[in-house]
Formats: sequence, structure tokens, C-alpha cells
Amino acid sequence: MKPAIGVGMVGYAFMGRVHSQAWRSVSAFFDLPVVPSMAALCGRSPERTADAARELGWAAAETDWKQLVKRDDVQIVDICTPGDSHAEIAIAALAAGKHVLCEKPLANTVAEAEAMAEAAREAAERGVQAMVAFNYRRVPAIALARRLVADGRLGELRHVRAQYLQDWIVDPEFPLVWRLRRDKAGSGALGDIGAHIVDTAQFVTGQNLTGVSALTETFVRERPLAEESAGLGGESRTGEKGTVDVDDAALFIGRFEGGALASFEATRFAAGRKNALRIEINGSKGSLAFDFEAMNELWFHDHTLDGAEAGFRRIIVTEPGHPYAGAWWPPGHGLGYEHTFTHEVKDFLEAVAAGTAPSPSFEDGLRVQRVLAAVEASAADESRWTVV
Ligand code: 4PW
Repeated sequence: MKPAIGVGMVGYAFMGRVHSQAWRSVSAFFDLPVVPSMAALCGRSPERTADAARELGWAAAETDWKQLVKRDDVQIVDICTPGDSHAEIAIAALAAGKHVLCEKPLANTVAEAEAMAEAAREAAERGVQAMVAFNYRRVPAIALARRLVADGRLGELRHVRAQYLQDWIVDPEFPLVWRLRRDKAGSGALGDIGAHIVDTAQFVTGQNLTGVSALTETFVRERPLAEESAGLGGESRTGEKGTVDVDDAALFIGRFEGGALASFEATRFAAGRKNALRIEINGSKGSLAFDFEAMNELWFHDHTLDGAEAGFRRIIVTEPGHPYAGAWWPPGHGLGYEHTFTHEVKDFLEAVAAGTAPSPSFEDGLRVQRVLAAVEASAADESRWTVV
């Protein structure tokens, strides 16, 4: 019998549901040194939390996260709340000796993220681990892309082109859900989806951004108010209107440590694009391209081949030798969005069991937070805009 490790999760909306699916399924597909036991789910409403716990497979329900982090049957705290509560919960959980998995972006401000990274450093000395949930790192094709870059197959990196395109708020009558409120989410498209492409680009290249220059815009400045809990579906409206105080879109350019030039575009106004997290990288020896809307595919061009034969070829990333893929279905039987979270908790559990630092760390989350803050500062600085 493998030892069990108790998990307590805070939040049960979209992210809570997909994390629950990961905790439920991970042991069935991966041979892990520990088996997660879904000890307790925490939410504010007693009835709704109890219903969600039953539906999602949690043994108990709590209505106060401070109680959750004290429970003896909880060794891991999984934070699936909006960004405004990440710092408080994560720091308290780490202080209580619980390993922490925290949704992205790590926090709503650099100051909060710094405090979290500090708490994680201190906890690591006591053998307590912390990880930020940038799930797209665990798309097999993205992990393969990183491997190709690390193996030198792209040579010197020249260009990184990253986009995250969605369209769920094109309608001006779509309500002011928490992801569109600065007090809850910290920023708009920038923190919610821009954070993912910054992390993905830094992960795949193995390099950090050294600077950015940015442009942001809020296209729809007033929207119907929504109930606090409303998510991507815009479930409820209250009838009144409120001001949108975050960006609808963020565009920025940047430079990587190794000299590659980068462009980033994060928007929820790309009509027709549903969840198009895309990255293309061009190097001296080759290029690669990925689009989450075809998440089982990675395009690779080997520029060292004879020009007559070279060209982008499509790799179906479902072979046993590909990252994560071998644990699932026979080649060609693709994976979906939820698998990235199963891979995330698999890697996290392995690190916790081995007593090693999981990746991405809170330090990595802080690094992304600094990029987001730099984008906002650059966008606010109109003196850098050249009028034509
Ligand atoms: O993390 C992101 C979310 O906050 C997700 O990957 C997609 O965009 C789905 O919801 C938002």
C-alpha cells in the first residue's frame, strides 16, 4: 500500500472543478510514490460547498480556509480562488507546514508575490514545497518543444512570437465577472492569459525576459454587473452597470536574455478564437510552432536539412516517448485540456514525495508577476508613444 497524502482545496468553480478531476484521476494513470486523498473542499456557502464536495469527490466541506489549513488530514493546500486571496491563504498554509499548489497568476501585485516567494523559500528549508499552477507547461507538445530547444535543435533563438487569443467578452453585454475586476483579478487579459504566454515562452526557451514595451486597451468600459462568483460563462447579471477597470487586451514586445526578440498578444476580443494559446520560435537551426486549439500537435522545421526537403512537419505528440503521453492512450488518441492539470498534480506529488523543489516555483511565479507589472508600467507611460 502506498502512503496517502491529504489534499484540501479552496474554491470549486472552473479551476476547482478541473483540479478536482486531476486529483481524482492522477493515481489511475501514473504510478506515484504517494496517493492523494481528497480530504476537504473549502468554499464560502455551506450548502453550495457541500454540494460541490459531493459532486467533485471531496470527503468533507469547510467554509473557512483558516480551518482547512489547520486540518490534520490535509498535507497539501490547493488554492483555486481569484488572485486577491492567493497571498493570504498560501502564506498561512506554508506557515502551517502544508505544501501549496496555487493557481496563476501567483498574486495580484509584485509585493504580494514577493511575500509569497519569501514564504516559500523559508518553507522549503523545512521541507515544505510550493508550486504555481501554470498548467500549459504540462501540455505534452509544449514540454516536447522545451526539450527540442534544450537539445539545441533550434540553434540560437532569434524570435519568439506568443499569443493567447480568446473571444468570450466580445459582447458588450457580457457581465462584469470577477476576471474583469481589478480588485479580484489584479489585471485583465494581461494577468489571466498573458501570464500564461509569458510563462510558456520562458519555459520553452529556458530563458527570462529582460525588458518589455507595451500597449494595453479596454475596449468596453462599462458592463452589466454580475454576481461575485460568476465566471467565464457570465452566469448571472444584477441589472446595474459597472466600470471595467482592467485591460481587455495587452500587446507587448520584449527581449530574452539570449538576445531573441519577442512579441506577445493577450486578448479576449479575438472573435472566433476560443483558447488559442500559440507560440512560434525561430532559431538559427530551425523553428517550432504550437497552437492549443490543436494541442496534440507540434510543428517543427529543421533548417539544417537540404532546402528542397525542409519545411514544417507536424508531429502528433501522442507517442510513448513523448512527455506524459505514454501514461494515457495508444498513439494518436489525443489528450485534452484537463490532462494538463493531471500532469501538474503528478509532477507536484512526485516532488513533494521526493522532498525536491517543484517547478514552476513561487520564484518563477514572481518573475512572471514582474513582467506583468513592467507591461502595465510601460503601457501607462505615454511619453514613449511616438505620434505619426
Ligand atoms: O488560466 C486561464 C483562465 O483563467 C485558462 O487557461 C483559460 O483562460 C481558461 O480560463 C481562463
